[in-house]
Amino acid sequence: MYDPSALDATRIHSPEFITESALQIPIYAVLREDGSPYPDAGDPDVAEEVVVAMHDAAVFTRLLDERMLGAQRQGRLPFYLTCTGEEAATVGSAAGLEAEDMIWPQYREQGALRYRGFTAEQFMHQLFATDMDLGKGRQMPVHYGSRELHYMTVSSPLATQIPQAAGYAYGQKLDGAGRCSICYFGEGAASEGDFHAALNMAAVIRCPAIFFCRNNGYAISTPVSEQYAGDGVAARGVGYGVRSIRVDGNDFLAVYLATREARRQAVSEGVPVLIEAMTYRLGAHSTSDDPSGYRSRKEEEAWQRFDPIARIRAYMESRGWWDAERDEALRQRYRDEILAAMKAAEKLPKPPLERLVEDVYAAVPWHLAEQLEAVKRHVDAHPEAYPNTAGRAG
Ligand SMILES: Cc1ncc(C[n+]2csc(CCOP(=O)(O)OP(=O)(O)O)c2C)c(N)n1
Ligand SMILES: [Mg+2]
Repeated sequence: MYDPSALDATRIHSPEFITESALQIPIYAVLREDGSPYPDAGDPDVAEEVVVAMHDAAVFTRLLDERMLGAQRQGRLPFYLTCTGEEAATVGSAAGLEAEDMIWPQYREQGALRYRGFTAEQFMHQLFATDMDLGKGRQMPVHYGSRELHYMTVSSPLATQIPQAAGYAYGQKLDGAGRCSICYFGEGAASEGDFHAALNMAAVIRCPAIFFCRNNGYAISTPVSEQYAGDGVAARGVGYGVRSIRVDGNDFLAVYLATREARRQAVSEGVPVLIEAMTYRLGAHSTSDDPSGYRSRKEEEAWQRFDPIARIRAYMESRGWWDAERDEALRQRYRDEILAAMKAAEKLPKPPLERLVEDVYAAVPWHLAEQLEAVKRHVDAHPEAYPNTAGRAG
């Protein structure tokens, strides 16, 4: 740490400003677009099992997203949010952690959850709010959480997870069990005050937290050119005294190796690290959004070339770890599994309506009891709109 208030701080004698472009952080990349390693990257130090497992989770996630987008369009699901194009960023980073490190998601990290082992059935219980949903069916789709998999429940208000992750990571350090936290957020969320408070706090009190920014070019319809004027998000880490790196977010190996190294430093030195993964949101923000109103087909097509899954597949094939036959078999298995899990979840009972008002107060207060009765009368009046819902007005 350099203390600018120190009496012996360096002095200059003409008014020279550091320019806003002084810091231009390069991008760490291992694989080229065609899946071959950059010569300077050497022989990538990533085991075959890890590469195959990352690809597996990414393929599942891509297929899940495609099917659920379709389900929303068919009116079977009220809302969905894909992570298409960003699988390397979330799966690759999850693979660089230990299974008991805590994950603090934003909402587009289903790939990390899948890497940890969340099943097709568990995804469907949450999406279709069945009686078996770990979140008791109270949340809108994609708000996953799993205590068993150390995956904190998604919360809609942007950036709340960032200071929470810093505080939790501090607790992990005090525990002394050698664990850390990874906190995901978009470049849009990095404009919230919470981001700045979290980074400063984490740097000052030295929290083993990996702040992982998915810079996917957009915050809904706002492109990065209208979000910030500096050198992206990684440069902000430097300002707070947090060691920072920018990686090619569509390169599984670069993301994995950067996160593995960030984890090593975070845990062994007890410090925060910032990773900015440069990627592109190939899909819409959510099923409530239509990107044709604010970006061109041409731009989207240009990014298709950088598809992370195609890139890692080409790498796997070049090493003899994968082939077209295995690829098709995997895809068919996951398509079948996802479809079967969806059909089963659609038929399962919804949680009892009483669950809506439980778990906050020791006894249900009168105003919530009144509201519950009103909900029951409403459900009674429109049973066709609430299939599988038990709990009629009593
Ligand atoms: C505090 C708050 N403000 C606004 C919103 C509405 N909102 C939801 S997602 C989003 C964009 C976030 O963009 P980014 O962080 O880049 O993540 P991305 O969607 O690109 O993955 C906004 C503005 C919100 N959920 N919470
Ligand atoms: Mg974004």
